[in-house]
Amino acid sequence: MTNEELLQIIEQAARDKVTELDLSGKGLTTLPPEIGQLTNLQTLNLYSNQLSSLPPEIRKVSNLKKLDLRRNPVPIPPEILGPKNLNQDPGDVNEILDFYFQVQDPTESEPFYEAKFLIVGEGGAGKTSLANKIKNETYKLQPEEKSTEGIDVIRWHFTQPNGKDFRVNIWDFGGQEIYHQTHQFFLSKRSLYALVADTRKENTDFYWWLKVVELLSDKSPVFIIKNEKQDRQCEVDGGQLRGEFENLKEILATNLADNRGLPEIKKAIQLYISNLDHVGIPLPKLWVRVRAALENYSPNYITFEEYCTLCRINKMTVKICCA
Ligand SMILES: Nc1nc2c(ncn2[C@@H]2O[C@H](COP(=O)(O)OP(=O)(O)OP(=O)(O)O)[C@@H](O)[C@H]2O)c(=O)[nH]1
Ligand SMILES: [Mg+2]
Repeated sequence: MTNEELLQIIEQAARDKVTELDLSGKGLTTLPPEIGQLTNLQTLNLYSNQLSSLPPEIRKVSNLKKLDLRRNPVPIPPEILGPKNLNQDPGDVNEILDFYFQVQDPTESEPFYEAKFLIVGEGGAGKTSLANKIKNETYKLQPEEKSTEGIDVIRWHFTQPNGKDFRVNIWDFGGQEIYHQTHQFFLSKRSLYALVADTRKENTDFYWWLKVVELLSDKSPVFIIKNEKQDRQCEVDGGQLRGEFENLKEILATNLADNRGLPEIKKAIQLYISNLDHVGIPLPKLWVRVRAALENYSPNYITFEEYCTLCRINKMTVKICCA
């Protein structure tokens, strides 16, 4: 649809005082300021277009209750835009617009250089050793390393080619824990994964692990890391696995006892993690502030009311309780 045609539709809709306008799948690249004339509009469907920005005038559509911007290259996280399934309602209109306009002001936002790196695999495969070695190459392997209970989170920072710091949150899962259904909730989307396999034991069911990651991570990239303890090598059928799992990006080998292969692993992590979709998008500073406050919160649990208080102190409103 050309801009001319779009303007005509908007003007007609303004005259007719329409309450619902469907402009989905029209190849739109911009939305004209005239959209602000549609003061009666309650539903605006814009999904499946090429919109990467919104005019400030959209704020004038004061009766808007439903705004569907899914499947557009707008800098708004999918968690806010709404569920992928278009049969379900999009996200809250105020949250969508607040987010968008807050991050338009560079003084109110900052680019987010952070992601999760999740390490999974059988018990004793070397996940904790790998996590520690990534953070600190001189880490000495502990022959009596305790089996991880639950999940440990380790922070690792590196400097990106643009000079900016990148924070990796390494999630080290206890090998046995992943079988507990609840832990699978912690396998998140838009993250990087590593499946660590002990080549001596040959007890890794690659297919099962890759399937779990594929199902729960929404096609996040995954590496296989062969931990060749005492240089015991083993062949993984990379061709077949890659054919089956599109998100399997690298098969790397290491011997953590002498750090063989470790620099390559770190380089691959840096490359893939800094190219994840959400990396570098601006986030409201308010969010960053609340997150920092949460991290400094000493108990490891929090009630909803306490969370709301924390948000209020930081001037962030939470729907439902703090409005
Ligand atoms: N010789 C040798 N030992 C290793 C290597 N990698 C890990 N280990 C040892 O193997 C044991 C198990 O390693 P962990 O890193 O604790 O394994 P994990 O996967 O975290 O195990 P869970 O937490 O039980 O799931 C520890 O005693 C490590 O020191 C290696 O490359 N060479
Ligand atoms: Mg462990």
